[in-house]
Amino acid sequence: MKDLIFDLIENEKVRQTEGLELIPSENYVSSNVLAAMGSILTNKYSEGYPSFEGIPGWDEDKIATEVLPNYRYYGGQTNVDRIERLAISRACQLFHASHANVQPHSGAQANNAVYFAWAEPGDTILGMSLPAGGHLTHGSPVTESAHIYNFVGYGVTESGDIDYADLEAKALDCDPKIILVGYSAFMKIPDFARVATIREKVTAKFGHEVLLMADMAHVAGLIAGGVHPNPLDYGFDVMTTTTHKTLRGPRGGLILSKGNVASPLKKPAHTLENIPILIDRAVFPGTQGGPLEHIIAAKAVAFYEAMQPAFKAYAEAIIKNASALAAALQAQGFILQGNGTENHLILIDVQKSFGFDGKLYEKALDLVGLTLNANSLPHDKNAAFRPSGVRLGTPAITTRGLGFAEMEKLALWMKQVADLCQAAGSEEHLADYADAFSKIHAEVTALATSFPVPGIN
Ligand code: DSN
Repeated sequence: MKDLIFDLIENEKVRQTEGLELIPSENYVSSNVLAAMGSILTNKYSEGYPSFEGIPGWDEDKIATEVLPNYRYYGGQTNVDRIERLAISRACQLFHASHANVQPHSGAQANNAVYFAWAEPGDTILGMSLPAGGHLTHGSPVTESAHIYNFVGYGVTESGDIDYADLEAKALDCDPKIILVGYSAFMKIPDFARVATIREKVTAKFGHEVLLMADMAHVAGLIAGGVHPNPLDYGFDVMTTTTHKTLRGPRGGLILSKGNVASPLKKPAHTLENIPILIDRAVFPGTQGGPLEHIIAAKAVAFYEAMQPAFKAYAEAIIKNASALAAALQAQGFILQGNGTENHLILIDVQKSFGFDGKLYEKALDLVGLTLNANSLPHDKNAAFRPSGVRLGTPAITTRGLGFAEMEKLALWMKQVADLCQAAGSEEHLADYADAFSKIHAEVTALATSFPVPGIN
């Protein structure tokens, strides 16, 4: 009997090929990343860690052939140790870190492990509030971590930048153990050095070490490509990220840190200098069991790809496309949060632009093969499930090779769809305009299929 799952995978290939992916946190991986993910490494248990001796810095041939004692709880580790050591070494080189934990299954797991490594239950963590553009795992009341720690949120200014005065005032008031810079809907470049200065003031006032943490899930690929500052170069102790957004790797998490690297078997003193070891212990056995070595291998492949000169050109093109798309949308009458973008991400105030909400617009764009997501805006009066905005970005379409000319076309189609939404007025009436949607869909498909998706023949 044929398993229907494979039919559905084929259907999804068609959707990905014939549509254009504008969700800013999605991307298309290479054939090599796919091959590593789908490999027999999934058969192997490897709880614990490989040796960290000589990484970063050893040449790859040496890492791929050395046999070293490890910190594992299973036998048969020769190959996975080498694979994980290569992944760690590449991640450290790419992000200027002293250590990398490549085992987190996701960005949320990575963040939770860092909190667990440094904070005690009830301690305060200061991060960007969710309505301002922060992420669920930065203290949304619906998350587990919000039940463990006391999250305090800072906001953004009218122009969409971090409200550094608010951040500093709250930091000096709430005695945070962790100051966190990170977001999933923010279009500016953070001033990491300024936040590092605020950390110094907090340490001086309260007399204890404060962890500086950056969640760079959205922009890790831009950092790797050298077109976005790296928080680890500006005094941050820890950077978490997912590996599947701008970084274009497999779905997963990663924790980079600065400090001492040593055996995770012995509990070290609770100091910032020891944060890499504390994090290793917090990932395994603290918050996870067996690592996914097939995913770790795919992360290593993605890091290798991100170290190549072509990736720098890719990162530059993501930002150029985002600027061009933002300008083309504004020319079509779209009102953008923050008046544009400095990174890969654009947030449209659909309600203010056209008088209907982001959910209606998301559904209508789905009808023409343009995929993005409804998203809350700062101070949004609408409910989270029917927010006022939509969020889109250029990482995936840039992977396919779309450029300036296509950004103009995208903005035009998006305006045409907005006009149809205005005419329809509600989701129930979108079907009244089926012919008009079909016409745009055919144009989108014609363009999309002329830009192949990597990994799909
Ligand atoms: N869900 C991701 C995003 O879309 O931004 C963040 O985890």
